Amino acid sequence: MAYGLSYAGADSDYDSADAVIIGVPYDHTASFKAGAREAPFAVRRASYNFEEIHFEHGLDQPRLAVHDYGNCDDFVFPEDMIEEVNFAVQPAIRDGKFTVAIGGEHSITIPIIRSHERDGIALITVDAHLDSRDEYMGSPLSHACVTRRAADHLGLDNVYALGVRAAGAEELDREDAVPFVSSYDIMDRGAVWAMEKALEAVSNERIYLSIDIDGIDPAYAPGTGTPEPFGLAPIDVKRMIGAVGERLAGFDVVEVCPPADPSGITSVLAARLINEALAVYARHNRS
Ligand SMILES: [Mn+2]
Repeated sequence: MAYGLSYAGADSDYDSADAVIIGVPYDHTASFKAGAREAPFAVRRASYNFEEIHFEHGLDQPRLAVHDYGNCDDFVFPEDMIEEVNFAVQPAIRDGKFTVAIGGEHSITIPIIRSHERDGIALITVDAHLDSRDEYMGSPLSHACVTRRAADHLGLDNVYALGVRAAGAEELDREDAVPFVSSYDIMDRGAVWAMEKALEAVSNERIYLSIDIDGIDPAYAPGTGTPEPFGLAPIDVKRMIGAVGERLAGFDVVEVCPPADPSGITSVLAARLINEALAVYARHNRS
């Protein structure tokens, strides 16, 4: 892709890339405010805001060769979106590259998780919502079902949610409830404490970290489809990414909704979190 259209600094060809960025402009199961389909464009645009290095990682920090795949095609039915994301992401996973997906709504994480081997990864989400319903508004592939679909594939012992403050009684009052730490406990005990609890709880070593931007408080991230008060601070999520450290194996940022983000600040935060994940992955995988 050309300068200004691709993610800033993502100038590597596919074969020599350590990391691949994939946009998934999909929001057709959105239950409140739609518009996340515009996020891949807005987050790429926001990526030009930043310096090439983030000095807190060291002036001699290793850098990744990053390839920008572009966007998946947009489809209405989630089944079609899933096929398209599989097509985009499976080669990169097979080739051992670090994948970074820009949603779209949270349902885009489902095919990425399914593209990994059953014993390959654990999913840790940062999300206001537990998103563990069997189905929602008639679809088992809704953005409200992400952790349940991940548990189907990886096992309940390989799914964990952080920052939760919204869940239905039918999600909590069941034996196979998805384990989580609430945003309230994180505010009391710290982001690193929470991430370490999740890292200890899951069985698989490698971690796919999925950031639903609504995990962060709407004061910092207003541009999202289902904003939920009493959320995390951006620095909490930065510390969580650092705490995953060498176990980080895949990453996405979902549910940024540019039409609800008049100053663009939510897209800026999403791009900065992507940069953070790239920096942490580089520290452990490149010298
Ligand atoms: Mn959410």
